[in-house]
Amino acid sequence: MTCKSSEQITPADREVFERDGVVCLRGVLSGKEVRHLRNAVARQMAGLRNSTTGYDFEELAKQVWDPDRPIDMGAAERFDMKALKEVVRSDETARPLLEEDPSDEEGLFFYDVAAWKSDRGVREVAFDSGLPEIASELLDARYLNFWEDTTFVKAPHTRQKTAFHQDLAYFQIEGGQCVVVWIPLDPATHESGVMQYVRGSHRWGETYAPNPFISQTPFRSSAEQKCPDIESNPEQYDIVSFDVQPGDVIIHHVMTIHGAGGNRSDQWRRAVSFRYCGDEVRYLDRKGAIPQVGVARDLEDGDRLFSADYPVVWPKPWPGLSLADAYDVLGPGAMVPEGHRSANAV
Ligand SMILES: O=C(O)CCC(=O)C(=O)O
Repeated sequence: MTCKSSEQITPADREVFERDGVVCLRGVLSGKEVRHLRNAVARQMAGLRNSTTGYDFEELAKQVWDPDRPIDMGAAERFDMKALKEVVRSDETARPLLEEDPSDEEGLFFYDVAAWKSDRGVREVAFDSGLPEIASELLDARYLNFWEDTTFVKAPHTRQKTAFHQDLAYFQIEGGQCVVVWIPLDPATHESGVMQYVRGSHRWGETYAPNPFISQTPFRSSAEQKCPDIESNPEQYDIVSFDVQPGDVIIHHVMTIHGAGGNRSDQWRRAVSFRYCGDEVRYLDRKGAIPQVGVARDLEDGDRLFSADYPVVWPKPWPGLSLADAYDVLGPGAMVPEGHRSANAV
């Protein structure tokens, strides 16, 4: 048994998270849970061509940086990529963020979101694994909403880095009581592009505009400032990374700046990240946040996240019962416990 529950989160883990804004926990997910996520990622990748939410950022970067190549994102519509190309190309400081790699293999930087809405296995891990309890412990949260899952896959010899960024302004939320759980589905090292975190940056007191991962240039619609150029001056920052195995998780605070290299190895680097929000978080239709897909948008600024879009996953409303089962039987509405539904603006 390698699973970890919050009883096994030590005071030292909590101290590290509070001090550094990131903590790596070993052996948290079971082999079955990792398999659920791998299966979901395989399904997302198989559907890339016709997906409205899936992207190959490696290919997109080529289209953005080459003035003669048109933007062609197939069916994907989450980001306005044509506008993105204009923004990036009008930024004199913008430059491709590519890893040196002697191989001439074609890379792939696959991105997709919200598998939990269609995939029972993802719901099982997001709702019923040890993660909600661990997240609530780290955040000292009275209850916890699941915000969304995102998939990030880098094929062997993908040169595209993930630009350093801070997550808060990507989301329609206000408040820092939120964590992002990065879940490797393959062994991941510096060479294969494991995440890198700027230690202590969650305490800088700054909010930075979201960028499109392939460039440091922020989206034009954002009100926040641009994230510092960590890539040019890594030695000026206290950057930490962890070699991880499937089952391990790296949890960072929503304000912690992070990024990743390309994948210079011969191995795949598949990962999924889950976002959990605590009771202090409020809904904010933030200018420049990345539009969520398939959400009811039934919340107003200042509301608690009580909506079928953001299931309450901790504490368990029916201890001993699987929330993924409840979702299947009772539907998304059941994920907001009785008594919470009318309590939004409290
Ligand atoms: O895996 C990556 O390259 C990026 C992940 C990330 O930025 C996140 O999970 O917030």
